[in-house]
Formats: sequence, structure tokens, C-alpha cells
Amino acid sequence: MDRSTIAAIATPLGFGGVGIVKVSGPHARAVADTLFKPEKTRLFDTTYHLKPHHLCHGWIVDPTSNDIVDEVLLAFMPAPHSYTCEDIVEIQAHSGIAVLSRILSLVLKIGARLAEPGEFTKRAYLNGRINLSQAEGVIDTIESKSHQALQMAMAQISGAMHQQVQTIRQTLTDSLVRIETAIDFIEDPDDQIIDDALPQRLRETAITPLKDLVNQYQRAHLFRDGIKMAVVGKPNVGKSSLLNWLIKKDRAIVTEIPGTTRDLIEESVTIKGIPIVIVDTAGLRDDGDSIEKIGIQKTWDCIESADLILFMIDASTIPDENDHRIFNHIKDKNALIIKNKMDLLRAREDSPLPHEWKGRPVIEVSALKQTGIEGLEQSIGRSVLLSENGIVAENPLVPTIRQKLAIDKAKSATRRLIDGLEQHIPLEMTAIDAREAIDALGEITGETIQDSIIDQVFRRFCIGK
Ligand SMILES: Nc1nc2c(ncn2[C@@H]2O[C@H](COP(=O)(O)OP(=O)(O)OP(=O)(O)O)[C@@H](O)[C@H]2O)c(=O)[nH]1
Ligand SMILES: [Mg+2]
Repeated sequence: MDRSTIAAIATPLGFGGVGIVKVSGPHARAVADTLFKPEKTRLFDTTYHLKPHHLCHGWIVDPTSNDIVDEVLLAFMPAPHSYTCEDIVEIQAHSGIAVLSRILSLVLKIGARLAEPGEFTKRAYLNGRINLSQAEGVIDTIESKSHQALQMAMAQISGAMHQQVQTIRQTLTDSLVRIETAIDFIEDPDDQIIDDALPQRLRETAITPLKDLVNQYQRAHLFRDGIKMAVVGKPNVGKSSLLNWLIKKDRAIVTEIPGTTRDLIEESVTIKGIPIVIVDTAGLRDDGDSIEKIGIQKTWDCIESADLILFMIDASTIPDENDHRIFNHIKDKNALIIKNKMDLLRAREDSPLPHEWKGRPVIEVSALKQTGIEGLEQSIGRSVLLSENGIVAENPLVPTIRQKLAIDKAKSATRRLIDGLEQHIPLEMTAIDAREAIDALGEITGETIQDSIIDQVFRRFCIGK
């Protein structure tokens, strides 16, 4: 393993109270000794020892110029009782970019190198302090955009996923041991190493829990991964007004001129706990100049890739052929009909929707007067969850997409294993399936994982974590 000392600014750059420079590795202690002058002692008193796991008040001083760089709190966490299991020094300074980069460059001069994204957590994993699914929980915690997503991340960090998968993997390993023993002692038919109940046991102890995990993924991954929701409709119905309203910002230009929005505008919000990327689109119509035509093409592409569509019409007018054409394009998609400009209806008769549009949720709103949001949010929440045949996640143990792919692999290999046992195919072949299932689950627990997959996991991190 790489034994270098690594360092990084661990907090986001920008305005804030505190910024942290984190150092991990064999030279971390030397970094503190060289740069940190504690308050508790006269400057340069070498008899002073840093107290582990305590915050010490003092100053970072440039050793060549003796300039004070910043007043800081410093924490020293000696190996193995630290995040990485190595010596760690954390310097809590003021959060300005100039201060933090100066401290970082002093640290690098002393012999540390800049940490790669996720390298602190990778060291925690390589040193055996956390397992791979716990590491994935750490990234998901950082990225959590909703309460539910955070709970899922915490379930991974607690090690629950690791344990659950490990239990299933153990039953498969037991079966493999039996199969291999039976291969070795094939001459002794009285010795029932593989009993008839083994396939059924595998169904109960491997297939069922693996299926449960896949179901959990399908039900709840949206809370973590989010969805893309496109607002579409003909020009001037109020799409951009709706975007601005939902994100509580004047992000898109709103005018009474049809064809105002030319490009896709993406913004993020959380609705009913689901992280959503809303895309405001160019109004769809046949005419328009060449710029508008490009925008309209982008809208059609966006409709293809969206998970949910808000098809918006103007409630104060009767749907025309533009509306019909758009509806025909989205009719096989997960879509809600949004009747906007309900405020204009008061004096007028509400025109009924075309017969073919029946059966879809219709939500009445006024983006101008900002009414109807509760109904809209409820319908969005419901349609997202129902489209994934989902009830809201009660069990926060939800595989990540990487884990889900490994579970799929393990499940099909276990199915082949069960079939093979029931059809009494040569045991050597069932052993191959058993091994494949065990290896696939090992990709989750980290036992049979290739370096390339480990790198993939940690590349998702930010620098300093
Ligand atoms: N009365 C009323 N006017 C609205 C409502 N929503 C939007 N408008 C007005 O309708 C006009 C068009 O609104 P936009 O949000 O720009 O419509 P759009 O669908 O984005 O239009 P394009 O970008 O041209 O496709 C503006 O003058 C808005 O103020 C509403 O609920 N009631
Ligand atoms: Mg617009």
C-alpha cells in the first residue's frame, strides 16, 4: 500500500466560518510539530507534546519567515484510532481560500502530497476500518439530497448491507463446500453430502433475500438517485413560470411573447423527499425561427429521456392542434396534465378536456397566482412512486446501483445452481455457478473485488474525504 502522507482542504471553498486542512500518514505528526505553535507553551518550546484527540489552540507559523499564517485549532489523532487508521492532523483554520491554500502549501512543502478524491476514505477501507459498502455509504451521505436518502446512506454506513450480503454469501459458500466435498467423495453414494432439501434451502436463504434487496432498490433508489422531470407544452402556457415557482427563484425568463424559452433550463428541487431535476423546455409549435427550431428539437429529445412529464396547457383556452400533437407524443409516458392559468377562469366556463386525454391525473394550478402547489406536489410524489410500483421506503437498506448489479448477477447464478442441483447435472458445473454467485456478492463485501472497481467506487468522492 501507498505509504505517503496525503493532505487536502477538506471543506468546500467559499464563505463560511471554518475551513479544514486534513493530513494523514506517517509525516502528519511532523507537520504539526513543524508548523503549529500551541498557545499552551512558549513559541518553539520543543518539550510540548500534542495531546491526542484534543483540540489544541495555537497558530500556524511559516517556518522560513516566522510569519503567523492563521490562528487555528489543531487536532491530532494518532494511528490506529483515526478515520484512516493512520496518524491524522486536522487544522481548523479560517475558511478563506488564501489562508487555506497557504496552509496546504506549507504542509505540502514538508513532504505531504495532495490527496486524490476519496483517498482518505480509501485508506480507511484498505486499512480495514470500514468495508466497501460502508465507504459507499459515506459518499451517499455527502450526496444525500433528502431525508430518505440520508437514512439509506446511514444504513450502509452502519454495516447493515455488508452483514446482510455476508449472511447470504455464507450460505452459498456452505453449499459450495458440500458440492466440492461430494465431488471428492463421489465413490461413497451412501454419504448424503448433498441432501434433497438443498435447492429449497437455497431458495429460502439466498434467492428470497436477494430478491428482497432488488425490490428495495426498485422501490427506493429514486429517493437517492432522483428523477428528471420535463415541463412541456406549447408556447406561452406558463412552463417557465412554473419552473420559477417550484424552485422559488427567477431562473427562467417569463414574457407574454410566445417562444421566449429557446434552450433547456435545468434546476434541482426536492419534492416529497424525491430529488428532482426539473427541465423547462422550449414551447412546442410548428413555426418559429431557426434558433427556436433547435430548441424544439432539444425538447423532443428531453421528452424521451425524462422520467416524468408535466404536460402543461392553458386552462383559459380550448386545446388546439398543438396541444393534441404534444399529447400524442407523450401518451405512452409517465405524464401529468397541468391546467395552468386557472385564475383566468373565474368568469368563464371551464372547457372539458378531450376525451382521449382521460385517465390521467389532471392538476389545476395558477403559476402566476401561485395556487395549487399542494395538489401538484402530491401528484408528482404519487406518480413517481407508483411508476416504480413503490410504496415509500420503510426499510432504509437499499443497494446502490453498483451493488444492485452484483446482486442481479448473484441471483441468476444461484438460480442456475438450484436448477443444476435439481436436474442432477455434473456437480463440477454446479460448483461453477456457486462460485460465480459467491464472487458476485464478494464484489459488494469487497472480498472478490478487482482494483478497478475499488477505484470506481472512490472516484465518486470529492477531494478531502
Ligand atoms: N393569468 C396567468 N398568466 C400566467 C400564468 N402563468 C404564466 N402566465 C403568463 O403567461 C405568459 C407566458 O408565461 P411563460 O412562463 O413565459 O410561458 P412559457 O410556457 O414558458 O412560454 P415559452 O417559453 O414561450 O414556451 C407570461 O406573461 C406569464 O406571466 C397563470 O397562471 N395565470
Ligand atoms: Mg418559457
